[in-house]
Amino acid sequence: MSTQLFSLEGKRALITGSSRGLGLSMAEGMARAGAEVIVNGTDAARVAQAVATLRAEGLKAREAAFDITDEAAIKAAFERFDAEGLTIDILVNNAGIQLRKPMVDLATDEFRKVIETNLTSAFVIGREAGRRMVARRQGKIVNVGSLMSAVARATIAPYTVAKAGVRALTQAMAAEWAQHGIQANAIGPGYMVTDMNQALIDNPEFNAWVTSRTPSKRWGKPEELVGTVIFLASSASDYVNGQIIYVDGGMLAIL
Ligand code: GCO
Repeated sequence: MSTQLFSLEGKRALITGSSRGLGLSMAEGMARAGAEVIVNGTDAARVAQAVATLRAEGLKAREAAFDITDEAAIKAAFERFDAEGLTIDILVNNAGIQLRKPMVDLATDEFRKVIETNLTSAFVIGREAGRRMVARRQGKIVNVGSLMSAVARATIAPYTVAKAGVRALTQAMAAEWAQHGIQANAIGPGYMVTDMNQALIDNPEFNAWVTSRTPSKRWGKPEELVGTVIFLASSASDYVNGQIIYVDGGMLAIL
């Protein structure tokens, strides 16, 4: 049956930054598709709350609270997964931060922090998961990019550089790991209704720009990423590699 193509039954997915926002929406959607989801965030209480909510809905979920910018914490988390026999079949590198400031005012450490959080962490976690996926000769990696994986907007340079890097990292993963039965792809959310974007939504001028500039004439809903992430996490995408799929209401398709 074609619907089996999109099933995540029997699969375990680690979604970074999934105690809220887009990450939690993707985790819930993947769990509804059958996956056991591992919820990650730096706030253990928020991770526990997210897992409790998913479990209350009858979904398979477990906690993994660790800081995705702390390499030792990442390695320890994967060693725990190994010790508990928890195979990571699917990795969604979602965690990230935003910093809106003109470059002329930006401190180097501010730039560095965004790169570390949004890009370097995806490499480090990707490497830890990739080592294990290569050994098993199977795995799915979905890196969360952005419209800024393709274009730039003024005042978010570090985020733009990081998200362009996420797209390139995805291609690098495909270049090295596709031969080992791993599919590494990316999803590029458009302007979605999230906590990170609330300041933009509340800004009448920015809100008007997004709704006029987007062919769909509206902001995206977090749950509107679920279909694409299930596609990229399931056997439906076994011959798709190194690609980025923009879920942006058509914004990147037009001038
Ligand atoms: C911004 C926004 C964007 C969106 C998203 C678009 O300041 O322009 O935060 O970066 O969050 O990344 O794809």
